[in-house]
Amino acid sequence: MDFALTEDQLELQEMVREFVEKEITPFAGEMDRNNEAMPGLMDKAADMGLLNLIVPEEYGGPGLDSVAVATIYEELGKGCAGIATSIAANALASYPILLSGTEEQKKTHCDLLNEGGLAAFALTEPNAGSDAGGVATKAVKDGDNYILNGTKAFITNAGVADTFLIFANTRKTGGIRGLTAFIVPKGTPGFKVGKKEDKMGIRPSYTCELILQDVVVPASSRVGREGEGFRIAMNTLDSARPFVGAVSVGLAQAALDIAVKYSKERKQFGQPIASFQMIQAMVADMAIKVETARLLVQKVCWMRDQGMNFTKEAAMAKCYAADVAMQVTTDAVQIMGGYGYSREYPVEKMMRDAKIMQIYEGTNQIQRLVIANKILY
Ligand code: COS
Repeated sequence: MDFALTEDQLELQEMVREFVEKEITPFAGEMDRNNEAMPGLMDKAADMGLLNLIVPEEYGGPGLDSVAVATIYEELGKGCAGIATSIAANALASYPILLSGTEEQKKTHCDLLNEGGLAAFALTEPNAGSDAGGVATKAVKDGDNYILNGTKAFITNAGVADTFLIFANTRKTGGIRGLTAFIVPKGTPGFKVGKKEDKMGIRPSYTCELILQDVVVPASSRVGREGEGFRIAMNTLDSARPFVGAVSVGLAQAALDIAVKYSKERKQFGQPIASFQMIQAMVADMAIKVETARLLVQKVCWMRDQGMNFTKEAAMAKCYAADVAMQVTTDAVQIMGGYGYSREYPVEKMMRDAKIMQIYEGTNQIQRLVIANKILY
């Protein structure tokens, strides 16, 4: 068993760490207040090759393994979980095509990502969140085309994406057997971006509603067969959930580092608060959680890279690391007291950012359901 990252993975980690420290961390507070990314930041991320991380070499990408990608997302999570989310959404929206698309679809999509394009994954609807099979958006076959009608909610990158993976139902009666995936480029007539959400955290990431009114797409834009959409969505979420875990680990590590530094500087009762055993116990528990979450994320990524079945472990890594991010950022605020609660320090933002890790890409309740189902049945 080898827990060490390879030379290549270490080099990538170092490169992304430098990028994050220069381009993301110093602006995280400003982006949070402005509710958007710094102008040009996503272009810089594209130049760094961060938008096509999962594109295989045969389609002109870096062909990174999942362990390397998770290592990069952890670094991004340290700087700003909102920016990490926008970048990771590209992977989420690409897996349906990489896993089930035609050669033509893969080539076109990967070319777009290689050129710095952004993608969005649109499954969730106002009335279909955890119940992914309850999608009400309809796709009706009309000759060589499909006509799509419906509304999507909470879609990451919606305001900025060039292409969208839309899940719609091709059966009149609905249900998971009718769920079907389609590629819809931005600007398609009848396809509109709705209101931008005013969120508690991950504020620089665009989260919007999508409205589809008689959107006509050719049958060639269907990904997989009619009715295959639920399996495609589940396979995609299996692959993407470990990366939510990786961002959560980065977020937790960053909050721990800030709290540790503060505890050595802050003096009460004539000595640094780090010398008090109650603070020491908190720091130790926080460090144990971050390290175990990282190990679980790395293990599931390794399992995926080995071609093993990893559905249960993906849910475990996402669920555990998200809970760790919530606990560790909350404890960081606690250690820093009133200063932690103030916008003067970044940990209150980290605590707000951590909350979404327990909610998106399947709530932690859904992850526990997936884990229990795998264990019991
Ligand atoms: N990989 C491949 N196939 C899967 C799968 C997986 N991980 N999980 C389920 N399936 C298949 C099952 O094998 C089953 O197929 P058959 O009917 O052919 O046997 C089918 O999908 C239905 O599975 P299941 O009965 O488990 O579905 P449920 O509706 O009971 O529950 C949950 C599925 C709740 C786990 C699913 O709806 C889910 O993950 N919801 C959360 C959605 C989510 O993450 N939303 C966030 C939006 S994206 S940011």
